[in-house]
Amino acid sequence: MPETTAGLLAQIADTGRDAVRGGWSRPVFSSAERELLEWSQEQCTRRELDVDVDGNGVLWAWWNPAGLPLVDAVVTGSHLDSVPGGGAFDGPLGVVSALRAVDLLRQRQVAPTRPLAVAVFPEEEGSRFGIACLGSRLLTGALPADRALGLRDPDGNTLADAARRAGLDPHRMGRDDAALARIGAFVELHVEQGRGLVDLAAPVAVASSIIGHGRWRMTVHGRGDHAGTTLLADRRDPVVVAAQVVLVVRSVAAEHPGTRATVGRFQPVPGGTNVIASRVDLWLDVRHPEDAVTAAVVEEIGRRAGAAAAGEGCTVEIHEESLSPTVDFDPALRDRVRATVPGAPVLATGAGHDAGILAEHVPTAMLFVRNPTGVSHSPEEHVEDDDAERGSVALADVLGALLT
Ligand code: HGY
Ligand code: MN
Ligand code: MN
Repeated sequence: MPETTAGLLAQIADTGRDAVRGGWSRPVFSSAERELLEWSQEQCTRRELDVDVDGNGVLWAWWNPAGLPLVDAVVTGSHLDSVPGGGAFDGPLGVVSALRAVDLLRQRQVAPTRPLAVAVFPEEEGSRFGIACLGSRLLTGALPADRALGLRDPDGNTLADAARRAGLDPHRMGRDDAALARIGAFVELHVEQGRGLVDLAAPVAVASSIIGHGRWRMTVHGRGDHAGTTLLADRRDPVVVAAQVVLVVRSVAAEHPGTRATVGRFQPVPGGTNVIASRVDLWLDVRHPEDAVTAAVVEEIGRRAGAAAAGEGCTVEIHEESLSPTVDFDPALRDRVRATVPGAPVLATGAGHDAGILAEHVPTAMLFVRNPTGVSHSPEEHVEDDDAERGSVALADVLGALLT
C-alpha cells in the first residue's frame, strides 16, 4: 500500500534539521536540499514517472501513460528549500502531496487525457541568493539569467558557482519557452501560512490571490571605530540609525492599514563586540494588497531613514531586490477547483509562491491545507496527519478533474 502523505513526509523529517536555530534549514543547493531533491527523484522513479532536471534546476517528473504529446499538461508541485529555521511543511507538503496524488489517481485507475507533471522549483524562498521564486522567475524570464548568475549568497558564492557545483550548467539557465509551452495549468498545494482554515474549521481552501510583496536591501553607512576610545560626540554609529529604521518600519506600516512590513535580517559590519560598526545591512520585506500602498510605504520609510541617518552623521541607501505585484489567480480555474473541492473556502494569502510567478503565463491555482498553529517560517508550522491526507485527496480530485 503506498505511503500516506504523513508517511512520506516522515521519510524526510530529519533532513536539514537545524540544531542551532531549531526547525529546518534547507537552503538551495545545500546538502540537505539536494538530499530532498534526490529523495523526490527516487520517489518519482519508483512511480515510473519520467524525471528530468532542466537548465534552471527545476525538476519535472512526467506521468503520461498514453504517450501523448507534452502539451497542455497539468503540472503540480512546489519547492523543497526552506527559510533558515523554518517549518517542515512549507514547500515539501506540496511536493509530497503531488506524489501521493499520483498514487491516488493510479488507484482510481484514472486514464489521463493530458500529460501530468510533478514539478519542484529551486530557491523559492530566496533565502540563499536573496530573490524569492528564483527558479520560476528564471523559467519565465521574470529574472534575466545574467542578473541571476551574479547573485551572491552571504558567503560570497555566486549562483553560477553554486549551480555548477550542484551539477547544473549556468549557460543553460534562463527563460524556457519550450517548458512554458508544455504547461496547460499549474496547481500548487501548500500549507496555509495563517489561521484562515483553523478559524473556519475547514481542512482545505482554494486560493484567490497572493498580495503584492517586495524586498529591499538598506545599507546605513557610518564610521567604524573603537568602542572604548570614541566619545559619543565623535561617533557616526550606523547601528543607532539602523535601530531607529526598524522602529520607523513598524510605525510607517501601522500608518497604512493592511501593510505587513518586516526587518528579518540585520547585519552590522564588521560585527565585533568592541567595534563601532562601519555599516549596517538590513533587509526590508513589505507587503500590501494594493501595490501603490507598498510603494508609498517604502518611500516613506526611505525618507524617514534618511532623516535619522543625517542626525547621526550617517547616510543610508535603499536598493530594491525583488518586487511581485498582487496576483489574482485564474478565475475559471479557481472556480473549477472550487467545484471539485466542495465546501472549500476561498482565501487570499500574504505569502509568495512559485504559482504567483507562473500565473502570468499559465492558468494557475492553489490549494491550502490547514495549519493548526497558523504559524509559518518557524518550527511551530504544523499540519495534522489527517489534514495532510485530506489535502492530497483534494489535490487528486482536482488533478483528476483536469486530466479527464
Ligand atoms: O516569503 C514568502 O512569502 C514565501 O514564503 N517565499
Ligand atoms: Mn512556500
Ligand atoms: Mn515560505
